[in-house]
Amino acid sequence: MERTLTLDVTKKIDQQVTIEGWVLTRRDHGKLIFLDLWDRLGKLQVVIHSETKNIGPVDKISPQSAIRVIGQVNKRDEKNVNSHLPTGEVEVFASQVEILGQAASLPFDIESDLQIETFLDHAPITLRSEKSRALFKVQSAIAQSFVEFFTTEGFTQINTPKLVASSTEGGTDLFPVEYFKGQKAFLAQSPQLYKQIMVGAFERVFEIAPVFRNEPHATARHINEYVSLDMEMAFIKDHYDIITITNKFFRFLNTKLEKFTYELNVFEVAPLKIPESIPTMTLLEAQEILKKEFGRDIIGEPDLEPGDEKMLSEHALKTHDSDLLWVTEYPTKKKPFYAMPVPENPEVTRYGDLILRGAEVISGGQRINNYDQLVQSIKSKGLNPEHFDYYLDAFKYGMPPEGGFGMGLERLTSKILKISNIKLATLFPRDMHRLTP
Ligand code: AMO
Repeated sequence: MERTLTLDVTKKIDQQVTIEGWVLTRRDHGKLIFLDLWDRLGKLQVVIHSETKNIGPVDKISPQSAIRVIGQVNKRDEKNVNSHLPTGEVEVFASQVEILGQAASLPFDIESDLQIETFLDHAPITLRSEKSRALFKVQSAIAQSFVEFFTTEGFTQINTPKLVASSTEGGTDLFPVEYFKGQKAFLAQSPQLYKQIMVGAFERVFEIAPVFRNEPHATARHINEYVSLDMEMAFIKDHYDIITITNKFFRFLNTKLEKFTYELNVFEVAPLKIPESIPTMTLLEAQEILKKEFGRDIIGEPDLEPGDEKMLSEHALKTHDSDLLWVTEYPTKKKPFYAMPVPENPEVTRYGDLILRGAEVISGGQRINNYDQLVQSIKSKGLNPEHFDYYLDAFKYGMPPEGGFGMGLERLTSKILKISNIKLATLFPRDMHRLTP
C-alpha cells in the first residue's frame, strides 16, 4: 500500500493506510499504547492495542524510532478531538507496525528546554525537536522568498568563489587556507567584489551562500560562518532605491510568513509589523532620538551599539508601529572603500543599515562606480589598488551607478522568531569554540 503522509490521513476516514514517520512520544495506558508520529508534514496519533495478534515489535518502539504503521483511520470521539492539531479529529488504529530505524534510548528529552550547549552538542538529534523543525522551516521559507522575489524583479542568481586571494572588505577578519604550491588563500568574507563585477554582466544579481568571518566574537548575534543573502543592482539613483526594493522584499516575505501560522505560533510571534511608511533616519537623527527619548548621548560616535539598536526599535514600534527601521549616512571612515560618500557631505555615506526587532540585519547602499574615485578611495583606506586589479577592471570599462545589500540569514531568522541566540537559528554553528558537529 502506498504511503500516506500524516496530514492527508484526515481525507481517508474508515480506510486502511500505511504511514511512516518518527515516534515523537509513546504513552502506555494499560492495554492501549498511544504514539505521536511525525513526518515532514505534521503529526498524528496512532493507537496500538497491545493484544492485537501479529502486530509487530511493539515493545521496541521508542521515541525517535522510525516506524511504518498499517492501520485504519478512525474518527475520534467528540471528547477526544484535539483542536490544536490539524489531524486532531482522527487517529490510526494500528494492525501492523514495523521498525525501520531503531532509536537507542535518548540521553534526554529533546523536546524539553535544554541548555544551549547541550542542544548544540547533540544537534543531530535535537534538530529533530518540534521547535527546531519549525524554526528551520521558516528559515527555508525566508531563503526561498528571497529567490522568488529577486528572480521576479529581474535578478540573476550567481555563485561566486569562496576561496579567494585577498580580503574583499579590507579588514583582517579572514580565515587563511593553505592553497597549492604554498600559496595563501582565504575563505571569502563576502561576495562583495564579485557581485559588483557581475552587475556589469547582468545588471541585477543575487547570491545565497556561506561567508566566513574570522572575528573573535562571543555574542548572541555573531557566528563565524553564516549564510549571506546578497543582492546588487545597477542604474540606481542613490541608496534610497536599495531601501525601496528592500522594503518591498520584506512586504513580500511577510505575505509568505503569514502562511506559517503553526511555526509562528510555536515561537509565539506574529508576522512583522510593516507600516506604509517605514521609519528612515540618518545616524545623527537616530542619535538625537536616543538622547531625547532614552537619555543616551552618543552624538558624534561613528556607530550604534547593540543596545542602541534595541532602543531605536522600541522607538519605531511606538511611533510607527513598525518592526523595521533604517539608519542611513554612516561615516565614510567607518565604511568599506566601495561605499559612496554623500556628494554634498562626503564625511558620510549613501549607506543604510536595516534594524529589525532590535538588531541590524542588513547593511548596504550605493557604491562608488567612478574608476578614479574608487582608486582614490582604496588608497585612502591604506590599501593597494594593484591588489584589486580585476575588480577595478569592471569599473574601468563602464559601470553605471549601482548598489546592493548583504543580509545574514541566521540573524534575520532569529529576529523574526525572537530567538535569543543566533546559534539556535544555525543548523551547525561555527564559533570560536565550536567546529563540530
Ligand atoms: P556586513 O559585514 O555589515 O556587510 O554584513 C551584512 C549583514 O550580514 C550579517 N552578519 C552576520 N551574521 C552573523 N554573524 C556574523 N558574524 C555577521 N556579520 C554580519 C548581518 C549584517 O547586517 N558586503 C557588505 C554588504 C553590502 O554592502 O552589500 C557586508 O557584508 O545581518
